[in-house]
Amino acid sequence: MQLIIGNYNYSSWSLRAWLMLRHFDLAFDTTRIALFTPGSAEQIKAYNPAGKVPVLLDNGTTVWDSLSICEYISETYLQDQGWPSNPARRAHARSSCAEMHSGFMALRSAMPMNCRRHVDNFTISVAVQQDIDRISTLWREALSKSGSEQFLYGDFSIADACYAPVVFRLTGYGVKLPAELQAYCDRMLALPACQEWLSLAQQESEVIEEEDV
Ligand SMILES: N[C@@H](CCC(=O)N[C@@H](CS)C(=O)NCC(=O)O)C(=O)O
Repeated sequence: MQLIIGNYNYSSWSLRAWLMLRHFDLAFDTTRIALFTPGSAEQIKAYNPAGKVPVLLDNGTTVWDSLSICEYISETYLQDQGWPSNPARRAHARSSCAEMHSGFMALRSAMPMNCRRHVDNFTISVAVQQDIDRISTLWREALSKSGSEQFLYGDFSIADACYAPVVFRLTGYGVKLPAELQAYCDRMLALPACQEWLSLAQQESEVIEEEDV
């Protein structure tokens, strides 16, 4: 498999797909395209006419959009273990991912992912706080049925990959969370794949206007 991604530091959608592949230890090559540099838009379009990363190439199949890529990986390589097996939990997990995919605009625009940035005293607007509150509710609902050392739906799932950029944001912007949610963020951050991504982000030097990412 070949995964086309943007900058490790900024590309939150790329992180989701990459994390699925890396966490589950699947073999793939990474092609990194530094976003918003001369020629980068054309380079991306050569892989994906929609002009966005991530893109997964596998045996002549092109899969674009992070959620589709996570689902493809789960179906093709993980015997569907990317989603919880219980139908009710699975429905909740899918709904949580869909809500992340299409929502939380205030949080996404005010707190763009920047793995190298650590902000103290970040001012949280009312709209951003509403997004954080909604995410906290979702996470609590999911975690309430998982073991205390587990991920959102028990074992690491597509939902954890989808919310990984939120974990990085909440941590980087110094958002104070209730203990059980902070513990979940800490478990995510401790994953070798998350540590590897953060280290790769540290090694980059490009600076881009984050609201574009
Ligand atoms: N819904 C898409 C969003 C993809 C997306 O917006 N990717 C950004 C990078 S994180 C991108 O390719 N930006 C480049 C551009 O807009 O030119 C997904 O889940 O993959």
